[in-house]
Amino acid sequence: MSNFSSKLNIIAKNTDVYLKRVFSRQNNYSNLITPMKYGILSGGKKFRSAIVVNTGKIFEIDYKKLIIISAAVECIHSYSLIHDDLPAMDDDDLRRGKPSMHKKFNEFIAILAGNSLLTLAFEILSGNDLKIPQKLKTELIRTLSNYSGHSGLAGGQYFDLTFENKKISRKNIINMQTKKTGKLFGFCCESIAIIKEESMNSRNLLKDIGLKIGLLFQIVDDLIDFRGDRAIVGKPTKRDQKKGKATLVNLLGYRQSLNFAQKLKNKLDRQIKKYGTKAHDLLESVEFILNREF
Ligand code: GRG
Repeated sequence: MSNFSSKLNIIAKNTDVYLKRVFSRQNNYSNLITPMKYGILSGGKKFRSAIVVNTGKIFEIDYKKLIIISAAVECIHSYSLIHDDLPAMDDDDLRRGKPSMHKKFNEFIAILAGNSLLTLAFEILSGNDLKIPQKLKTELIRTLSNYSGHSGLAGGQYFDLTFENKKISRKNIINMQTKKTGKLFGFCCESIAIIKEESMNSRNLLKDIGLKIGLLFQIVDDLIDFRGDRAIVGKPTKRDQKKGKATLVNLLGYRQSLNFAQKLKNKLDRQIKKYGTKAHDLLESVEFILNREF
């Protein structure tokens, strides 16, 4: 296993340990806890957590705080995947090599468990475990709510679904993917500037790095869908073409999209290197995106 993969696994484990603690304190009589745990604890790379942790390293933020913020981000991410797999959206039966939530349980459970993970994110950020001033918590929550809703994840998903089987320009595809996938990564980096009370300029630079990381992640996801191995990816591949998804791969072809991704990565490298040696792990995270197989 590569050095980065083992570091990623440690971050994933630490995020899961914290999430298990959060679940152990929830109302045990709730029938939604089991599906919620299935949605967030049964696999997944926890790559967004790695972006929080590795951006936090640049600013020497306490690890425990980073894991709590990561846990909140992973709740939003898992909710989005659960809803994305529903028949009304992408209608996928497999996720992370296992039955997707509505196949394992049923549709209403998938909707409710997804909703509950969404709200759990804000419970985590507003709770007493996160030891930062109240005004910074409020800013974290305000930013994450904004990026999760109509101008972020949900808005991007709206475009993703309405763009199916239409000829969509490269600019509009990039805008859709920046919202759908980029905004949550934007938060991963920007959250560090928020808790460090950085200037607006520094905050925007970090947000921009996150948005680019998210866009790169999504383009590579589309490349994997085109070329990937079903057994490694953990879900059927070549689905985007069948569904008529608006992706760069479907618009420009594999080679040109790979070139685009490589150029985006080079831009990111230059931006991240400005933070010096403490940015080593964030640079490695970006390297991982382009080399990943799942
Ligand atoms: C807002 C109702 C509502 C739904 C949200 C935004 C959204 C719908 C769904 C996004 C789902 C999706 C396919 C996003 C693309 C991002 C992406 C590449 C997801 C896969 O992320 P990984 O590879 O997943 O990090 P793991 O399994 O490792 O957690």
